[in-house]
Amino acid sequence: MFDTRIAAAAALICLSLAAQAQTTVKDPWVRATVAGQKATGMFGQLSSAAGGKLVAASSPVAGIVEIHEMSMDGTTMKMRAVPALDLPAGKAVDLKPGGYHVMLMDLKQPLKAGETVPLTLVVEGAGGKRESVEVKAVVKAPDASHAKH
Ligand SMILES: [Cu+2]
Repeated sequence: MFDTRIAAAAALICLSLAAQAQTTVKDPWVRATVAGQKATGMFGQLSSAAGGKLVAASSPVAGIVEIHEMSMDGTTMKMRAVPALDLPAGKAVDLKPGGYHVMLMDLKQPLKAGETVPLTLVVEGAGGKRESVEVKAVVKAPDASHAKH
């Protein structure tokens, strides 16, 4: 039987592939978690050829995925959700600890170093055209040099 929903989905995938892979993610990684930890961050370097903004993200390992910004509020590090992250045309934007990150919350399982986490990033380009970027992020243990401080 012909399923129109599958056909529509396939057509959408073809369209989005045809609409040039504008955005790339270099060295995507996710911070490993320990048992009981329900949240972590995904980092990497985003580049959009034509420019756009990261407006949403999702992952099968997390119930909630948000775009976050970390900044100093007086003497404390504060994290807040932002509606979108600007990606200037041709300019790499770093997602890194202490700055912007994709926040994975309501984790369904612990994430161990060496595993791979699939994510879908949604980037909105000029004219509101949306592009889905599939990312395979490597899980890495927290930086040992940070633990020493
Ligand atoms: Cu966060």
